[in-house]
Amino acid sequence: MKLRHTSPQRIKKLENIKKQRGKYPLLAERIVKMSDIILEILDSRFITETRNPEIETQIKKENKKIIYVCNKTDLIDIKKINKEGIVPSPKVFVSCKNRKGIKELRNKIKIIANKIETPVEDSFDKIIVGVVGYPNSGKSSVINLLIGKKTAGTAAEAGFTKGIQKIKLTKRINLLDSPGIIPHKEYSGSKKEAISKHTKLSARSYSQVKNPEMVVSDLMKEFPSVFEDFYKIQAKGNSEILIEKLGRQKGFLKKGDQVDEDRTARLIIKDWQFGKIKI
Ligand SMILES: Nc1nc2c(ncn2[C@@H]2O[C@H](COP(=O)(O)OP(=O)(O)OP(=O)(O)O)[C@@H](O)[C@H]2O)c(=O)[nH]1
Ligand SMILES: [Mg+2]
Repeated sequence: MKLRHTSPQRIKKLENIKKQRGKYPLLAERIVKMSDIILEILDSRFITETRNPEIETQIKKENKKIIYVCNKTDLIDIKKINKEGIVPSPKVFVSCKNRKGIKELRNKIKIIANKIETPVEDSFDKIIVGVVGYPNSGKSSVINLLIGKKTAGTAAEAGFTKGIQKIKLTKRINLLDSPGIIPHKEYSGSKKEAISKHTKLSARSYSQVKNPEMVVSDLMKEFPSVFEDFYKIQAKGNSEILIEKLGRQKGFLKKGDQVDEDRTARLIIKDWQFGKIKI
């Protein structure tokens, strides 16, 4: 972590945050406090589900500026994105994969930053832009494209960014990369439902999910025909049939010529989470 040009109080703050690994909702609160502008990175396929009402309420309460960044537009049929509704302004639609929308986002940040007279860290006159969002939504990827080089680490599996990283965007603007944050209330809801949702949103890795077959079944219910079309397998919308046929095709077999359902379901989730399957 680069801490040059940083006040002693700030160093302490960052160290405290590092100790809080695992308590990400608390960490989110701190990031909002430290920032002048917050980029909330959303998944364009699941804009409402990836919004974090808790963080948004805090941002409003503390009178901070927010920009909604709807990422991964390459994974959804452009006609299916409701660019007007769902998410309020200011918002930008981007695709890190196709490098789309980044210039517009950079400009929006600069325009809003220029209107801020007294930044939180006023002794250095630096504007802090905190980047928050669900695990795997593309926070680090957005930062890398904004600054034009790979400084923030990215990975296909969720939970990659563990601490806070401060990265210079311009002379006057610093970005803060942060670990993915799942709203508090989603820890307390039905466990099964939450696991399925988090896996769908790629916040829980295909390699870690306990019941991958259930997740595939939920995914196929929500996106009828998408998976059958992708694998070119007819399964009448039934996940068990898809898993059976795909497993056999891939040669994922256990003793007694049985299809290894767990392994096959994980492959499907992996393809989904790695952005191979478009909706
Ligand atoms: N298809 C597609 N994939 C993207 C896009 N942006 C990011 N990704 C991929 O999504 C995965 C997660 O990206 P990261 O930038 O590491 O996401 P993050 O939000 O920082 O993740 P954590 O630090 O784990 O919370 C990586 O495999 C990226 O390549 C995009 O616009 N389109
Ligand atoms: Mg990250």
